[in-house]
Amino acid sequence: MFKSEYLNEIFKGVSQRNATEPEYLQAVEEFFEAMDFIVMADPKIQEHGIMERIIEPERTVKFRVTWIDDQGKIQVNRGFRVQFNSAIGPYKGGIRFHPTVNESILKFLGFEQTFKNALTGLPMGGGKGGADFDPRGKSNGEIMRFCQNFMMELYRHIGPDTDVPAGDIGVGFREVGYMYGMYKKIVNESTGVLTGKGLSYGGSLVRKEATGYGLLYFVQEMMRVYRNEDLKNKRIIISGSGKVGLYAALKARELGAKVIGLSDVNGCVHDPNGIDLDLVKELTASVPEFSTQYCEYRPNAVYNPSTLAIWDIPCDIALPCATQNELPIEGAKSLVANGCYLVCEGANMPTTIEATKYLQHHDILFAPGKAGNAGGVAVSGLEMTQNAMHYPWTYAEVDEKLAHIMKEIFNKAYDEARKYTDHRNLVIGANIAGFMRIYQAMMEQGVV
Ligand code: NDP
Ligand code: 2IT
Repeated sequence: MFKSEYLNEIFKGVSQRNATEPEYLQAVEEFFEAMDFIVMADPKIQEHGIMERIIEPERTVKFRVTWIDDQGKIQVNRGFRVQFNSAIGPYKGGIRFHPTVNESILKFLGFEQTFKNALTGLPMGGGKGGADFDPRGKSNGEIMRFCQNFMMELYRHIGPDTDVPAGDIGVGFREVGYMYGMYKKIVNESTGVLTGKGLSYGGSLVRKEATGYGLLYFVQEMMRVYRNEDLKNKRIIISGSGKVGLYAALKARELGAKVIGLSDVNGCVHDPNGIDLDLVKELTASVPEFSTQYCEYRPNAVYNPSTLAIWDIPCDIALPCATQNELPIEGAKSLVANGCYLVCEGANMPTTIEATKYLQHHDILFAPGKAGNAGGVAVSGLEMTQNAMHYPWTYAEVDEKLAHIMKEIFNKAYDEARKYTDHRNLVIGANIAGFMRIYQAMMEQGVV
């Protein structure tokens, strides 16, 4: 499967040991495809067991979370923290609350996070955590009690210089606030132990917008370098209208593009006049989903109850911003057939391997999530810096740093892609660029 026998051997072993973890194996496979360009030319990688070490989490904690619902019934969920790699800094990465959360998903996310964080240039290792708790339909009190009980165990594994969690699917300002409050009560310290905090107690300006804005800064750079164009009047479709999707859409609009398709878990909306994002914000403020109601207010738009129908909307640029494996081969074929020429991942691993290959073979410009969506964790890193300095930066200062970091990530991925293969292959480029930094740190720190 890989040209390198060393990689084939390891992949066989990792597949046997983790046979029930498809998402994790998918992430390792994508990474190894990039490593195939470098391992044979550098025997030190094999001599020092770098691949064997880098694909194994340094530590995984798995714990019971017990809480009481509004009916007085005792509920039990499963909580996790995967501390993947600390070669370049404390473990860093989000917390996901979603019923599908399991060890495979958190291992793939922690693995991706490790290279993403390295790409930002900031001193952050990789980690991810979460629980199979479903926040949908829960009262505010239930969410608070769950977050508090989750932190009652997690607190002993984290710290501002050990492991710094943040948000992800199902975890935003509210959940981070409840977790932070409990951490502070137990440990009796006000530190930057979580990022994505509220602005009144140490959060950073631009953090809430950072992933979506960063994604558009990255897309802008792809358009400029590969097509010598800007985003004016470009037709964009975005899957997911959560923290990432919504702010990606708002930045796209600000840059002159037209967001004509947007989805949530209940389906997708096609509005050829451009989705009214202020209306979406208004609708999502009262209920989580906007898609089922949007057309009542904008009768020219079309609603489709299938989330996959988003990929059938003719567009110039597609930004998958919802969840893993949401863009399958059928979606990729539809995008190509309808003239789309750029796909940039806002979510983590939203495109299946088959779909990614199809897009690349049809000359679609494609960027992986570990590069395109790194803006969120980059501003988390800036939040850690501000917390450590006890001094906040202005909105303009953080936004400027974010734009600069995204441009640098593009340059690093582009340079490595050009060096090892085709200058358009940002999947290979981003994986190699992220890896090189961790590799060097692991070599210098000995076998640990
Ligand atoms: P949110 O929980 O804020 O939003 C997720 C959104 O996706 C919601 O709109 C949800 O709909 C929607 N959704 C879920 N499943 C589907 C589906 N199958 N089709 C269409 N829409 C769907 O999460 P985030 O925005 O924070 O995260 C989205 C992705 O981005 C994840 O992959 C995450 O790992 C990644 N990411 C997040 C970062 C961050 O800083 N938050 C940083 C980098 C990456 P509904 O509202 O109806 O449930
Ligand atoms: O996937 C991600 O990069 C995030 N969910 C953000 C992580 C962070 O620590 O800000």
